[in-house]
Amino acid sequence: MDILQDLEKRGLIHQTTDREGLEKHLTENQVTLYAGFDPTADSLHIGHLVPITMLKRFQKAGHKPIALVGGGTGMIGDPSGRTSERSLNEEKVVQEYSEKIRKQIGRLLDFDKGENPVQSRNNHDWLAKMTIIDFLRDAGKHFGINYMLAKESVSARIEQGITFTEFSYMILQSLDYLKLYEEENCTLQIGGSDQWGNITAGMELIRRSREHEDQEINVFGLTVPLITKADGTKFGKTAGGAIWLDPEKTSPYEFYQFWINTDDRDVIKFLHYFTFLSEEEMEQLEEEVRTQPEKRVAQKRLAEEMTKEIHSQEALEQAQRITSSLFSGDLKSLNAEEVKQGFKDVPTFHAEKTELGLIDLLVDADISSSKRQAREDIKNGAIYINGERTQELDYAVGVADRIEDQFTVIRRGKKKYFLVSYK
Ligand code: 545
Repeated sequence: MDILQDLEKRGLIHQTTDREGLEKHLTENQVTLYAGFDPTADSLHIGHLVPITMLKRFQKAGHKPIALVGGGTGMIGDPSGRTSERSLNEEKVVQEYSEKIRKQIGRLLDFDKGENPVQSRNNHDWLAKMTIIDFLRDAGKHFGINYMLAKESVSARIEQGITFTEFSYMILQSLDYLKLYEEENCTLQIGGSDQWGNITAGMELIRRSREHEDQEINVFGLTVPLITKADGTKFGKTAGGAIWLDPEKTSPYEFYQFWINTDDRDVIKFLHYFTFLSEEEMEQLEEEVRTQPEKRVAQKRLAEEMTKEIHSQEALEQAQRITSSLFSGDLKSLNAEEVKQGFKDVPTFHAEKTELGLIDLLVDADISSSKRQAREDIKNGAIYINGERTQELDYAVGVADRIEDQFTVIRRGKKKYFLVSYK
């Protein structure tokens, strides 16, 4: 099966330019293609995962992907898909983010490895050098104002307002496509559906600046769909914010949990979008969702694949260990790092490393509302230390109750967790 058919089957194609031409182009050639990422934050989040995996899919199919970091365009700000002007980041910040994003993409895509390695480029290398005269003479002349005004990214902003800076953005992205076309014979740009206008503008610039040559110009664009969820809420956002790919910002456990919580109505679609599982296996999983949804086999498989792919096998095993410990209530097998990940969002009390009476601890840490209540809770068997029930009123919490000398996990009742962290 060819790459476009595979992408189509997975629901990964939103729009393409000249579909038949592209099909032919991809079957007859090893195609160099690119996708761009502006350093607007210090990490990618799962909203950027589809284009990243798309580069991998093309690579697996034998083509040559380039991941472009927008060190130049990130200084300007893409108006696409936005309802208001962006605030500009300092140059230093943009540079710092560029480096982080490049490294992150490198980890995800294994730069420069294998036969048709994924390459990386930074558009700061050419955009920053361009003079204002060249920009207006060579690039600007190919862009009619009416053409630019008709682009969704601009027309959607006429009422609210748009500066000349953001208005000009499409020319910069177009210059990148032209540059990569000329230097790398890059003939396909991919991106999310918000990038359609910028991608087609680039194709237009390539055609116009090459008009004088008789050689046929074959360049294409492809966009992936916006990810929607059955319940209508935004994909990738949780109460705690975005799901980042940086393990320091979103722990592998949280990442794993995010996928585990996928709705039955979305899980098969997400398997198609994000994983490399075979059609056969996905059909089996679909059957599982139909016949025994309560087992959440498909969600587990999705979470497994994603955590392994984005983090590592070890991170996955850690996430699974935390998940099952939290489920069974048995916390003794967890190490401090796992406790930290698993209890990131529970109320935390900072204590001295001295022995403390359980009743005092329960009151000081706001676990029980009063000493009287604390005594009741203990007597009723509602208090668990590191997963073990304690009914001793004069119990002293000490060294033996600290996981790697750093944490004590207290549970009150069925599932109300508290963390004691030692200074
Ligand atoms: C810059 C120069 C080029 C080609 C593309 C660009 C970037 C493009 C853009 N893309 C988005 C983006 O988000 C921030 C990522 C890092 C924190 O703004 N003008 O940079 C997103 N993109 C991936 C998908 C997207 C898009 O990186 O295309 O649709 C999200 O899924 O919004 O020469």
